[in-house]
Amino acid sequence: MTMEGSPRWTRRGVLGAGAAGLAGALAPAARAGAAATAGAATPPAARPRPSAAQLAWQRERLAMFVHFTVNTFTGREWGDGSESPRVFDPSALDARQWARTARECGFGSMILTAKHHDGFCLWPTKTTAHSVAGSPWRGGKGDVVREFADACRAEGLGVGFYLSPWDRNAKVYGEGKAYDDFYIAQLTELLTGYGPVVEVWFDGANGEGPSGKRQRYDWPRIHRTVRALQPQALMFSDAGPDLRWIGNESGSAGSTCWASVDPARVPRPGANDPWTHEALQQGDPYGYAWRPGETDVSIRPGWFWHAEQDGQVRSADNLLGLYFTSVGRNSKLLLNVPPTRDGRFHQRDVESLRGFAGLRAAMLANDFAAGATVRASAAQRDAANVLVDDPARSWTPGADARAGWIELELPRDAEFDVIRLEEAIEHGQHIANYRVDVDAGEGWKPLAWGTTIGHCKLDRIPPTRARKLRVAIEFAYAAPRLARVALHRAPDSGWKRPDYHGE
Ligand code: FUL
Repeated sequence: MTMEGSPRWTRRGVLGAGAAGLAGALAPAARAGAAATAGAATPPAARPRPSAAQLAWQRERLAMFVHFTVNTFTGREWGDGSESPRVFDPSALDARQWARTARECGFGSMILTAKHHDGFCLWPTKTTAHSVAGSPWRGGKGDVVREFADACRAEGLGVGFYLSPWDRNAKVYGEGKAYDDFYIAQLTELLTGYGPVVEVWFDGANGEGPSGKRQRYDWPRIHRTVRALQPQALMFSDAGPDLRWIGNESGSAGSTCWASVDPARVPRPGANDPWTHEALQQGDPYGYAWRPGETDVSIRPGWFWHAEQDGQVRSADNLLGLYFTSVGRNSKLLLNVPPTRDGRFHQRDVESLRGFAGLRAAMLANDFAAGATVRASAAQRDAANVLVDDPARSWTPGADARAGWIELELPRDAEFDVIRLEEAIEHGQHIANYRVDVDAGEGWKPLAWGTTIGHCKLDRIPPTRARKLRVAIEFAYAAPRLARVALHRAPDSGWKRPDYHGE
């Protein structure tokens, strides 16, 4: 593979000066909120809550990214736009194999790179000749986007598209409205021709086009287009508006991770201020916009398939580590699996994915808290709700409470090394810190502590044998509401540091 002098092709490499664009581009609701809170001395009274689509998005936990384009055939990570469409010729493209693998391994949706930075379109677009229509694949009559969308639907998966704003092939790139028109036309084809879409992914990487110019995107117009054509689709970028980038491509959400943000801290994709990283990783407890973080990472060193990386596919154990640092930190994992030149997932990737699903199933199969007797600091009648997997059932110590505790007496002594806590986020995310104590027969002793919980918090702790356990919410910004307390044993690979990502 040609790595062109960079150890890893990440968006931060080309951001800086070039990432013009989203200033003033917040969604109308966000703009109104910004005006209302600018200079305000007190935080807004109403804390944000997820929309139904955002809630469903987060509950899905796992989505699969599919990076596929001319790069798969040239060995590059970033094509420069000069590639001939004739290089694109997968010999046995099978989108059903991608979707089947995703579904069997517990993923709920897939996002395809309909166009990457090189500008090559995986569908026969009317906007440019730089597409599958100019390739030898299926005699120039093929449509990868169609096969992808059909396969997702056949397997019951949500359909998502990545359409790179940066286009290194389009002649009009960098020409202002002319490129916006071109980009909106492409977006319109994707959002009108292939059925319902759950997510549209706007990449923050933005360099120069063929003319040497950089584009200043008309983000408000782009956002309006998506809202008009697919109102339920969630839009992802560094700056949302619906979902935010988590700030790195290595698979780690912040150990403190709020779903709420203050949009002013990351006003446009590619913003690179001193506070940007922290704002993306951690969110903001006072933020008025609900914009949960998505953790995108690849199963291989590159985003695209390269033969020489076949031996560097993340192991199942490594993927479980990613699960802890993304899903287990109130984020969603968007795991990239790149098809090979055959147009299929490589057997090694499939094996790791199956192993990953097996490890998760083994971990979740036993909940040692099941059947516990539960006591609570208040609202005792609801306390046992934390033992059931029903997001509609939860426990709160009361509307005015900002702290509280819940105590579990297990049916028998148990050894566990994973504590799973879930906040009932449909009511918002409020818990700012918690502590877990255990009593193994010698009185209460501290075992673990943490800051945010959110949709799901997974704490890895040294194997601990105990019968009594107490979760104390020490501070919440509004009534804390716990949906779940569960205790598991990680599969027999031994205890790992909380940030373990494999060797
Ligand atoms: C980055 C891009 O530059 C990479 O190629 C990849 O698509 C990744 C998901 O986003 O910004």
